[in-house]
Amino acid sequence: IRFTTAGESHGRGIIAILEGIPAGLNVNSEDIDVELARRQKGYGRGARMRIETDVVKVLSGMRYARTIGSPIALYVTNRDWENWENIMSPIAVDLDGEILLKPRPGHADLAGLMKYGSTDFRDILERASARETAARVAVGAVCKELLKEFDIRITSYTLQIGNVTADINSVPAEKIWHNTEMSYVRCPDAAASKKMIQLIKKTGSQGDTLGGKLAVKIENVPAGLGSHTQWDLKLDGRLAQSFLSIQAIKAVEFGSGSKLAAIPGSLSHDEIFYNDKKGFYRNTNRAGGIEGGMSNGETIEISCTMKAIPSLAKPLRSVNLSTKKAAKAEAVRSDVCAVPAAGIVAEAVAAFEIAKALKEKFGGDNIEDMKKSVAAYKARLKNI
Ligand code: EPS
Repeated sequence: IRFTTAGESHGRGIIAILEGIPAGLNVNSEDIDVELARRQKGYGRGARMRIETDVVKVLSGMRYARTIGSPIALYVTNRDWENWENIMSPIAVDLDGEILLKPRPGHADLAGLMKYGSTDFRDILERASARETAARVAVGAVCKELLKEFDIRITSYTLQIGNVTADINSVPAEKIWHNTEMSYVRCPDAAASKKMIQLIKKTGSQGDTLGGKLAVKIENVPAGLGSHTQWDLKLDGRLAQSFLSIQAIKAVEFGSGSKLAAIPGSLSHDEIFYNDKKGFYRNTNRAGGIEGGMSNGETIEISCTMKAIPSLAKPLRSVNLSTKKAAKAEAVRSDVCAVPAAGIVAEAVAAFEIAKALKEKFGGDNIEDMKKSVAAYKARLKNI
């Protein structure tokens, strides 16, 4: 399975082409829209989210709400395009808009401008924008439908925004999902959720932005996805690449992650047990469900750290590219905090990576072939 995306933030729309999804999978475009809507939510999003109502148009690869094995082209319109038709015109017109000359520290502006030889860093920011993640969420939504066939479930929640940290252990496990979806910042700890909203409000009013941390859980993944045999087959490496490619994600941890630096080996690993009913099992999950680059059958647990968004209403110091004189960076419209949205994007990229690893291991041009192959493998595992 592979996909590619195209589209600028204020261009006509965002598009993804997803290949390799088996034929015969039921996918309703409404299921994709549900995920797109989840990405748009969250306290701290900017004015753009009030302009857009992201809805997918499936251009190919499906008939009668079923995949047919051919590339699936997914298109999400930018409603804001109407306001940018001239500035973003793909055909030659007289430019009527400001040339952006004061790059934002922390954004792709300056490095992209140097690399591509642009004179207006709008050429760079349009594609660097997290608007592109709408396409990845659409792709992830299709992958989630595939994973559902195998009872694999992917969820996420907010662990931290700025200096406010959720006390996840205070929330009963069965309430985590419900509380998360009810919270404006997707944080299951209601008290922390309130504080996060207050902090976003305060920070936004000061012209500043916030980052944070989010958790992703992938349940019911069969053991054996990914491989120890080659560096680029390792499942943790592949997932990490995907997470780090999400705009503003700066760190990814599996299981106990960076805490493992201080812990001796005797307390770092998950001892192995066996009984007839469960087969092999663990009482801890410090590895976060991946050992030797392979899923080990436990829940895959990841956390991602997101930096504060670099588009500041009260901008940082920069340099004017034409005069080379000190100047404040451009102040462009942005979010104050996008951690809640990043959780949805993280679910989507995880869905793609797991679907890819699943297809790699079990093949199947048709969903029923794939299911038979998974069932045969699970039966073999039972007999170990
Ligand atoms: C985003 C769309 C963007 C930003 C945000 C995410 O729209 P606009 O630039 O028109 O306001 O709201 O992107 C950024 C924070 C960024 O730095 O690029 C979206 O659809 O998620």
